[in-house]
Amino acid sequence: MNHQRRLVLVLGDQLSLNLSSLAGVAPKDCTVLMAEVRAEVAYAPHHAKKLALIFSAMRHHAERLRTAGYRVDYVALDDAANTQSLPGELERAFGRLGPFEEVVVTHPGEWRVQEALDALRTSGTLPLRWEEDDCFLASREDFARWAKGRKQLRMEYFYRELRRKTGLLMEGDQPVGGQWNFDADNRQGWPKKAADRPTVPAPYAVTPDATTEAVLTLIERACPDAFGVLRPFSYAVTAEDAERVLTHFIETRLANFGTYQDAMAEGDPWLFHSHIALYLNIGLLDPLACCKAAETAYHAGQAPLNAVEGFIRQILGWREFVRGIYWHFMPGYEAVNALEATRPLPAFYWSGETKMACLAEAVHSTRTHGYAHHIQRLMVTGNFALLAGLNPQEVADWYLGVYVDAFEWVELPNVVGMALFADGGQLASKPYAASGKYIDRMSNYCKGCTYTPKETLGPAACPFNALYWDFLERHPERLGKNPRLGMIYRSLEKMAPEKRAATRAKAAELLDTLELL
Ligand code: FAD
Ligand code: DLZ
Ligand code: SF4
Repeated sequence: MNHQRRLVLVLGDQLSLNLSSLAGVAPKDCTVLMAEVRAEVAYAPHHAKKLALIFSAMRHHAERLRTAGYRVDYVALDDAANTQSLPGELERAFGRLGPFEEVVVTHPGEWRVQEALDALRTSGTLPLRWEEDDCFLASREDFARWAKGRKQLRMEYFYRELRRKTGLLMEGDQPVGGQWNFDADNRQGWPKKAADRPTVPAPYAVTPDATTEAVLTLIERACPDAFGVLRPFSYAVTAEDAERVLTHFIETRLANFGTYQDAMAEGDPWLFHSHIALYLNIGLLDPLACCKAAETAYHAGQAPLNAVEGFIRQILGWREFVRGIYWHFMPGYEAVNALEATRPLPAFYWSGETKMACLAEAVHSTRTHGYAHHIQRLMVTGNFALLAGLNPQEVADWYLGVYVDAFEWVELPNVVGMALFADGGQLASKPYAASGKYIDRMSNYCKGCTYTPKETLGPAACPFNALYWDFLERHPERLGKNPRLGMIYRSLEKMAPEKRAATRAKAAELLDTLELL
């Protein structure tokens, strides 16, 4: 058999030895192409750490593939002949490394990349064949089958299907503990008094090796304007180190994961979160293995059920569900704007220069680490964008660039569906809108803020408060009949007319001066 029977393009988020495009052929019969290209750097305003993570993990994975017996052709960003696009590099490799009988690619995570590569197939330029991405627990077809005929697509029901399918936290056909969901136990805020706070372990840090150092230097030279802080860089870039991050989480954080899942703490974005999304999303960790590790910790008495179920639900439930939603509604989902929000993204999303302590904190962590935890993304930056009516496409572009774990299949449903309700309720049953009171309850941010969550009017009033009521006022047709918002609309109706008018006037003033907040 010809050494070069199959050409496989391995993308920067497909860094697994179990990739479907590598299956069914001996390594010696397979040439793997990996390419660092400008087009992938430039499609979003990428954080410098995200670029470093992807390139260093790609370079380490290329070595791992070579060790496993594959011939790997690796095109670096600064290679002179690099065409700087994935289709360009695939076509060039086919001509220069062949002959090949076939080109095989595992389905990319993003519609954009799939379209660009599929054009090579439909035009007859390359004998390209797609393989299903089986690094997920449910295939796109599984989701389509589940979604067919349903009036509403809700995560909870999809999650239960996957619990049954995988047997995770199941006793026969019943959920362990007699309940599917322990979310009600997972809503504790960050204690206001330091003495009441649990000790948070330091996040697992990896010292960069020579390969990572070379990538950091490349990013500094080739992408000097990339958003965010590049050094120090301490993320894992190999499957072995990602595994260590997971183990560290299970041993030191999982037990408190549930209780403090929604809490926000000044100066600490890591809290009891796992910090593994970036590794799951590029193939360094396997989702089922992560869930099983947590389940084992539960059975060994190392973590309570609310923590373990909560963690498993994020991966088995939310992660799989949002991926299903993405492919179900693409193309088109990238352009939704059900609430007709048009305001541009304020500059403080990039600079962090705002008097709103919660926002400054979330952006600071985002700039420094390319990370903010879920509630910061949803209830601070996302909630503000929702209440202020920021344009969903601008907001989505920001999220896609600034987080090290961001890929469109997971970012877009979370932004336009969960945070902004721009899909009109295809993903969530109601908008996650909240006033400053919620942020105050869950965090210790407000104490150090210029504004106070206790006021709605006046110069010191928390901007979230008037914007919250005004958001409801602006969308009576879309939201007024939503049964989950009935109580809050009734409170609005009961508000004294003068207060209601003053709140609207305050919101108008805030919206006119967003950049100054
Ligand atoms: P943990 O809190 O420890 O959760 C464990 C794991 O569960 C995560 O690693 C992740 O794989 C999964 N998970 C949790 N929540 C979600 C969710 N809502 N959707 C999908 N998976 C989830 N996640 C991304 O992976 N990439 C994104 O680009 C992304 N963008 C987001 C944008 C917004 C507006 C919001 C509200 C959420 C977004 N999320 C995204 C989901 C979630 O915030 C991150 O997965 C999480 O913060 C990553 O940190 P962690 O690994 O410490 O997660
Ligand atoms: C995110 C990213 C970046 C920044 N660069 C590359 C790259 O140079 N080469 C590559 O193969 N992949 C890269 N990626 C990941 C791709 O954008 C990812 O494969 C698509 O988002 C599809 O999910
Ligand atoms: Fe954020 Fe308002 Fe609290 Fe300030 S007072 S930290 S703006 S919620």
